[in-house]
Amino acid sequence: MTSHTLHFERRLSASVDLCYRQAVPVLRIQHPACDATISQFGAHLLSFSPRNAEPLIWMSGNAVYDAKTPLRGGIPVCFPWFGQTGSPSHGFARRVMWDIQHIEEDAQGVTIQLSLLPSAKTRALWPHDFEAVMTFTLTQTLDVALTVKNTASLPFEFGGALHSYLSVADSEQATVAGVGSHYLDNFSHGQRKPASGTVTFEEPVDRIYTDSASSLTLTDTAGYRRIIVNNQGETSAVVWNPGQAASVKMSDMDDDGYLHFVCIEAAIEQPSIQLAPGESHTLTTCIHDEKHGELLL
Ligand code: TA6
Repeated sequence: MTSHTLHFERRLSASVDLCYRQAVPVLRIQHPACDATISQFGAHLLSFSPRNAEPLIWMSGNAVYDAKTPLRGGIPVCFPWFGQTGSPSHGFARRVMWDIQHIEEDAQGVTIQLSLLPSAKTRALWPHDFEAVMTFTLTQTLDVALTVKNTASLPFEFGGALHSYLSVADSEQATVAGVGSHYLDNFSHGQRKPASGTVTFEEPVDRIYTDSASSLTLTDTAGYRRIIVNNQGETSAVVWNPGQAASVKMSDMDDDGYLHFVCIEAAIEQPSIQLAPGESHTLTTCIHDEKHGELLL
């Protein structure tokens, strides 16, 4: 089990402190509406809890905070590609440090922007000029947006994902609805298969749903709650749970980790978004538990 102690560095605003967890700078948000933590390494949200409610996001107790290894759990940012469509897996965005661009807050919540510009490291992996901005809007609900701008003089194509690990009491009793009529099965070399309406997790699941609804519902039966995920700017929804055997094999995942999360990802599974010079594209995921969503409406 990794030490999770947050060492206070300095205050950035009324509700936001800069802290360190081992080698990783972490923004700690403590606001009347919610508590959250965001790593500057990877612009990676690590935790989010609406006030007086259960956490919505799961983080591995064995995540590695060496500011080199991608963090297991939370919301990894996959960019400029998804999965094995490039190397390293899921791109470089989750393996580099992002800069704090902007912090503002009011009675409803806190908005934090982190930015990433090209470096020798990114150009060696992907020879393009871009500006990537992650915007976290933290209220009783969680809104996360990746905006990519082409700052080069030639067009480029990219892919990626907001790879959310949603917290559940027991994944084997959980279901996901809204996934659409078919999926590409990562356990069968991407073979296209018909979907049966809701996803269940008695077996490991690694699927790309290419005609999913933009609103998906995770029913956490053992936790007596439903988590609503609204995606925009995506080309698919990826649903993943590794199951026990893979969970045990992953050194940065607790052996029973697979029981406590379901990934529902806003994804661009192929590098298919083409941006002309000056153009931008935004990928967004908005997450709330049904109770809190109703409170706000
Ligand atoms: O999003 C699902 C997936 O692509 C799975 O195939 C699995 O590899 C998972 O992501 C985790 O990937 P990672 O590179 O973080 O181990």
